[in-house]
Amino acid sequence: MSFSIRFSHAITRRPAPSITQGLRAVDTGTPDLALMQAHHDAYIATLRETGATVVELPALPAYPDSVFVEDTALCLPQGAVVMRPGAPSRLGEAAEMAPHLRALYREVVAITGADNFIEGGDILVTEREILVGRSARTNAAGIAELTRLVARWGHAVREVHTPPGVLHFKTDCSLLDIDTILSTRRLSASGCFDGYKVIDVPEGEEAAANTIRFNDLVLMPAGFPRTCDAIAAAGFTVREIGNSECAKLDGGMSCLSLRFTPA
Ligand code: CIR
Repeated sequence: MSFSIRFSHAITRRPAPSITQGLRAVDTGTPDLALMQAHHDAYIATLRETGATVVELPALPAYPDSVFVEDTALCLPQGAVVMRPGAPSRLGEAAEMAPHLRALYREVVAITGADNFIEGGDILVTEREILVGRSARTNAAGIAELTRLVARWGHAVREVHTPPGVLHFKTDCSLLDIDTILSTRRLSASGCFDGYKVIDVPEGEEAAANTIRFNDLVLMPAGFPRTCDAIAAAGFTVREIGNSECAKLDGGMSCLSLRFTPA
């Protein structure tokens, strides 16, 4: 089955000129839209190379962070769940995504509780469970509502913790195959991946922990040679994608797409 690493579809959204206003924890410079678009094109071409259909949505200038579509939904084989982003400026992005999911899925449900917040970047789907990291964007009430919603499809949720000061749980980890997780040491040291094979990102390359396994490829941000070598040495086919501009907004490989095989 391998629904956690094999996908027929992805959804992406073009970055808008307003990306310069995107949220960031630390200001390390203004992102260059043209360069970001070039990186985005390479990302989409790589997804397509695996045979997947990529739906490219138009830019949404009203939402500076809307290129980071992952945060708007959780896509499972049985249906999709529309999120409630914890960043107030991003809340409306989820409603913008919903109709595109309804066009592809039979069942689309949503997190609706007024006090419930959850962003897709905090959710790691593995073959055996759904790990959700509490963070500044995802609260216990949001995780509880998600747990109820996905139970109908037979999925179990396990609540874990995002390391302090880290934006999302998946900023620090990614699934490489159904048993193997790439993680920063600060996250794996919590024991949350006990029972999985863990490849720790070499010290100093923590920003390379957010990759995606998409069909036969692992897409990772360019510029992290020791992590690239470690992933390749474990037998994976790696593609490096420029991420300098998204990194200025704390975004990486997983944030840029929703990946799924619709029911
Ligand atoms: C934000 O702070 O919401 C965006 N600047 C970055 C979102 C990255 N998304 C992700 O990790 N899934």
